[in-house]
Amino acid sequence: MTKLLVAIAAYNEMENIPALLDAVLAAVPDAEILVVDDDSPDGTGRYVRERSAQDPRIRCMIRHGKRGLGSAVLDAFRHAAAHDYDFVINMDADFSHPPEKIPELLRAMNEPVDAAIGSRYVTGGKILGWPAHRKIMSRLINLWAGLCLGLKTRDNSGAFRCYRVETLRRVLEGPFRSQGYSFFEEILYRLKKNGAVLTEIPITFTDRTRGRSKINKKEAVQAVWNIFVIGWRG
Ligand SMILES: Nc1nc2c(ncn2[C@@H]2O[C@H](COP(=O)(O)OP(=O)(O)OP(=O)(O)O)[C@@H](O)[C@H]2O)c(=O)[nH]1
Ligand SMILES: [Mg+2]
Repeated sequence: MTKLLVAIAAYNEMENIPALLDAVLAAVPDAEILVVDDDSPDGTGRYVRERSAQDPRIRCMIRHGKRGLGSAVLDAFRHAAAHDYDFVINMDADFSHPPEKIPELLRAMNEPVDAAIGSRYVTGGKILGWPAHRKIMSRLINLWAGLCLGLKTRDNSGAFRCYRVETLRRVLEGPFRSQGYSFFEEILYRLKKNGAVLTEIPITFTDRTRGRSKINKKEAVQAVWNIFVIGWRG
């Protein structure tokens, strides 16, 4: 049987995580879920730990201090690589990524591909609820990633993706530059350099309706700079 890990980085997501765990398990009842929490002051980690005691499909990694989205996802990927998972799907904890699309992402892996990207920027993809300035920023960051890293994929900054763990193992070695949001471009760049085959599946991305955004200006500028440096160093 195929072993799937759904990896969710979460920081102060108590308003979303209970329903999200239910929705993911409803979509893929045989999957395991790993939540990587950075000791959220709102008790997200404590809640997931309690759920994990009742449901062996749920796991929780609680780290000390807010250490960044990229580093949380990297820890989840290393967990998937160290254990015998076939696929790992990554998604945000705020319902921006539709859990009901997980089976479709997984089905895309029946083809000879190494990763399937849940994409806002292929035909059929959509963004709901973002103001114009966020849409423009997201488009610009994707253009920037194309320019600096030579990525041909359309959505390089979204987290909602399925990876073949066997392929992922080959690109996880060595330090990553990105602790934060540019991790998603950095991992795609590593995959591309490794000759990985990537595909994109249209998704509807919906802006969060509960909880607060964690991205700020400093994180955004850091991501833009990181993408440049990653491409420059090659
Ligand atoms: N563990 C961990 N998770 C984080 C950290 N920063 C963000 N996250 C999680 O990463 C995901 C994406 O963060 P968001 O704040 O939603 O960022 P965004 O989607 O770019 O911004 P929004 O438009 O506000 O949703 C969410 O599940 C967050 O809870 C962090 O430092 N550590
Ligand atoms: Mg979000």
